[in-house]
Amino acid sequence: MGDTPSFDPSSLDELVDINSIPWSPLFIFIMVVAVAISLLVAGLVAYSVRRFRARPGGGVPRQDFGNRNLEIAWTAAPAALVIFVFGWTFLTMRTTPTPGSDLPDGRRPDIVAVGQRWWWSFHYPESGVTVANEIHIPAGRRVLVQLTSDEVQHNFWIPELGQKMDMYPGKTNYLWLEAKEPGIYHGVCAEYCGTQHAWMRLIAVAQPEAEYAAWVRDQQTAPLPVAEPLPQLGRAIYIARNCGSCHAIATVSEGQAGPNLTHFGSRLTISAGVLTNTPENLAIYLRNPQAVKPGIFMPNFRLSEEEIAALVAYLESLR
Ligand code: HEC
Ligand SMILES: [Cu+2]
Repeated sequence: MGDTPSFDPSSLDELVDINSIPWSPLFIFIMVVAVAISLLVAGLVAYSVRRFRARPGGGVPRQDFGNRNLEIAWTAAPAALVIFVFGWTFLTMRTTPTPGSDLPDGRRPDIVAVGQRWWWSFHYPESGVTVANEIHIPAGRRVLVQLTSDEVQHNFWIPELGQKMDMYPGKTNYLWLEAKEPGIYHGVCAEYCGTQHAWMRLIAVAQPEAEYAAWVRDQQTAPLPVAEPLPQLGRAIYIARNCGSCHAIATVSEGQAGPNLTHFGSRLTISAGVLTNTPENLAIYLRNPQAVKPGIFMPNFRLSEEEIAALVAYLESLR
């Protein structure tokens, strides 16, 4: 198959970047017409108010019972305009490429994001890294994100880094993210997806290239087993309580129903932004997750204080 064209990285520049699409002529047309009509109407109102205002002794104005030609005109003209705009919109929608609809062969997404109720899972196909609720990206470089959803519709939105994009079960959308500067950027789910929709937040940490590469290497390595007894005990409780049926921790468990916890200790927040990630807050969360974020798919295990302390020590050691 020697004639298969090889992947040309410069073709990436031709990918659609919504942020750089010039204003469409359709948008400009609709805006100009709408502004013109508003000005005309407002102008005529102002003129009539002045010209035909009641004056002392003016009596009853002349009564006008309609004008067929005028009525036909003001029905037909707007109808024609609306039909014209409809046709033009239809054509524009058919011919405007969606981001990602024309990915060149060989271009893979940098991040595969899946909306969950009510958290996010992220996979980096290139490096094999899987994380939850918090992504790291290189600053100053565009990152291609593939978006899908597990069960219901979500919407991925980090306002400072790119546009909003729906996440549908069974359908794939794409989105470019770009952080010009290193920093921490906050995102939300922007499509109502059930009880805890409002607590479906995410964080993007944009880092300089070298720092980002170091983060990727960290994520690729399973955290070192800790020698101290308390985290050790926590690990045993994690296994005994079968937390791993829903959670993945590299070399320990492979559950998929909940967030990957392999490097949980290095995350900034707990449960998609509902609490800052501190040992105190994690204890509050584990004491009764349903009290912190009601309705989530993590049950209350009625853990004893000893179990909680050990689990907190273990989970926070996963850096
Ligand atoms: C039935 C599945 C299930 C089991 C079993 C389960 N969890 Fe969870 N867990 C979840 C889900 C789902 C979430 C995400 C909740 C949300 O934010 O919507 C979660 C969230 C978490 C988080 C926050 C993760 C993050 O990324 O912020 C921690 C920590 C956690 N669970 C620890 C545990 C521990 C410890 C156990 C065992 C005692 C356990 N889980 C058992 C489903 C489960
Ligand atoms: Cu959502």
